[in-house]
Amino acid sequence: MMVNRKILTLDEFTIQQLRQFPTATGELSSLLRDMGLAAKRVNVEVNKAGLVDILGDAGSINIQGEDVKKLDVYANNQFMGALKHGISCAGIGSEELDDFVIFDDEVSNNSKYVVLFDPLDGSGNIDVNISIGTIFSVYRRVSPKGSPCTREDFLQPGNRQVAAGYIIYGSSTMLVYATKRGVNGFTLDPSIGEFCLSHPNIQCPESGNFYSVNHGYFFQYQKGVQQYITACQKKTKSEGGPYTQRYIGSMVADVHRNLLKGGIFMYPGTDSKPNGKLRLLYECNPLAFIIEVAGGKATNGEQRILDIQPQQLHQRSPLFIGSKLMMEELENYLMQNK
Ligand code: AHM
Ligand code: MG
Repeated sequence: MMVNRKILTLDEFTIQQLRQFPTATGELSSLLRDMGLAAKRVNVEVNKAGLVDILGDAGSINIQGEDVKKLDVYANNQFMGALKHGISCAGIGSEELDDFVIFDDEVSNNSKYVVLFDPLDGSGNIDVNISIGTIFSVYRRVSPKGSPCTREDFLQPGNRQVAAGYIIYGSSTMLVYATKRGVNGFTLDPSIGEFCLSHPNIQCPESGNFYSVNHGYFFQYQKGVQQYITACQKKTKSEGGPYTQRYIGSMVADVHRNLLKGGIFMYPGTDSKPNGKLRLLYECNPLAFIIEVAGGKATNGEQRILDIQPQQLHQRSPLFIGSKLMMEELENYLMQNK
């Protein structure tokens, strides 16, 4: 049988990357394989989400007689489990859990990385069959190997990320990840159960005509944000306008579209929530890293997201992220209204 060399699986791709670094240990490839494995398991359950009601009681009670866990808890357990049983991760922080988890066994204490993740972002969309995602961030631990990882390993600024990625459970399921060397996207081929390289070397267009923001809070946004949104609506034809507003309520999906097509996503602070809704460590940092590697920008309105020194695991931050030129125009409006 002829082997189709045009298809490169996630594992093959990461190993190929490794060959360019003779000193690399393969731990990152192994970690990405763990993430991919958990993603495939979660994907199966996400695909069945609409069947939960008709499967009835038998489908909702497990053999121990417990209620079947919610999908976001299931996803959390899958990612945490895959990383715990792998060889590369010393501990995790998750949006689902109050505190970080130190794995503390002989293999994990010698592992190089810690991972922070949001196991199922946009989970409010599960019930209505709209795309949801997983977001993750990988840091090299700062604590010495040979002992359990520590709090400091998790509270590193985003500019220390070694890799970051997301999985989008959409019309196709995709895994997109970035290292400093580039952003690459892999689409799950369900017939063989492999993520296959489909979007090599993703570059975010310098500009675009999508803007994603919750208009419902318009009057709670600061002046500069309101003015920028209005400017998007007033763009003339020659400026590529009027821009198209697209807001799914799953940030992964909105940012993914803008990454590929060009656009801007905003979750600003509001009167009642000055720091917005999104979490710095699980949502803002990984997406900011990916977008920057792809040529875009991400800020909290005042400073680069990746330069924020986190104080707490679950801290929130306003987020403005997207195509470079659109971000610069937004920044002008924010400056003028300081
Ligand atoms: P979640 O982590 O609870 O799912 O919340 C994050 C999601 C983002 O994916 C999305 O962009 C945002 O919340 C939508 O929030 P809102 O309904 O306030 O616009
Ligand atoms: Mg989330």
